[in-house]
Amino acid sequence: MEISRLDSRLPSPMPTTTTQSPSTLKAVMERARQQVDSALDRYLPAVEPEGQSACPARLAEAMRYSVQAGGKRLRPVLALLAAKACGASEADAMASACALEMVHTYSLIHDDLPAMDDDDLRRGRPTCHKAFDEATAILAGDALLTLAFEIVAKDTHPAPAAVRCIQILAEASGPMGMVGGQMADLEAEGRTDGTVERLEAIHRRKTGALLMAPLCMGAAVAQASVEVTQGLERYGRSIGLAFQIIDDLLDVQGDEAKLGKRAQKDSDLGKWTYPGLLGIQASRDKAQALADDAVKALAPLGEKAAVLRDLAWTLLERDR
Ligand code: GRG
Repeated sequence: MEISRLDSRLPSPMPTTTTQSPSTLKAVMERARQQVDSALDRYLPAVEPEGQSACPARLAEAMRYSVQAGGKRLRPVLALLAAKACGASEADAMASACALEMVHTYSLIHDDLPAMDDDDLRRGRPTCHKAFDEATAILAGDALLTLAFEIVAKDTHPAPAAVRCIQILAEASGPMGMVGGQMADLEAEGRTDGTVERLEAIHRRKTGALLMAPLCMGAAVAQASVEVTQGLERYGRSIGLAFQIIDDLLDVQGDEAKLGKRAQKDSDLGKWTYPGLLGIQASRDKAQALADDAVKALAPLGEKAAVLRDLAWTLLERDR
């Protein structure tokens, strides 16, 4: 993840008392990202001439096109870090990690469709429906969503951990989670009765739920204690909302080339946002307070959570 200041005009966002050098954190994240990319490559259907594969080549191509477009891999990396902090191996959590990225990518493909945000650019390239066509984009999203559950069921051991991970992923991505949040977000568009509480309720479901899920899945894979699981859940809830606040700020102030997507989109669509409702500095302060809360929640893990702690602070400074 590229680390740089969000906007040099703003005051320094926080006292960065990370225990590891930024280069160490960057190296840990980069290594995890590469492991996830290799595993995703193995899990995604191959693009083979018609007739030789059970998956039609065009569908496999569209799935790969969107997944392998260079996202930050934040959700899978969080799952691996959480599992590791709880004493499990990265291998144990890899199916969950890849499933989270598949569900996330499906949500981006569908979010970009003309019926939703109607976007031309995602992860720095034409959106799936622009590069292929609408029907293929819908099916690529559907296929990623279902493949996600298949790989968690198949490759998570022991069975109780697999069942728990499936439940967490379903709750986070379904009607009470991301899909419900997306519906509420669409319904709020253009309405003038926005409040911070209503916005938070949308963001906690639309973006926050799928950012909390990796922490819970990492803990489930490791069969962690209730205390540790609850700490990771609170960490995930806090960084999930902080992440969305920064996303809102980037939409106002970010660099379109770095973001790899259209900026100023939220105001064009009449969406409620934190900077719109709270102002820029108060939004940054809120994100900072949430990151601090996330770090406090890691107490039961002690030094085993050092990377997660540093990551929480680093998320405040992301520029893409
Ligand atoms: C269509 C069911 C359905 C849901 C869509 C998450 C979502 C719901 C839409 C995405 C809209 C959006 C841009 C939300 C802001 C936060 C967010 C999810 C940003 C994208 O996530 P990153 O920054 O993306 O982790 P990369 O490309 O790095 O993976």
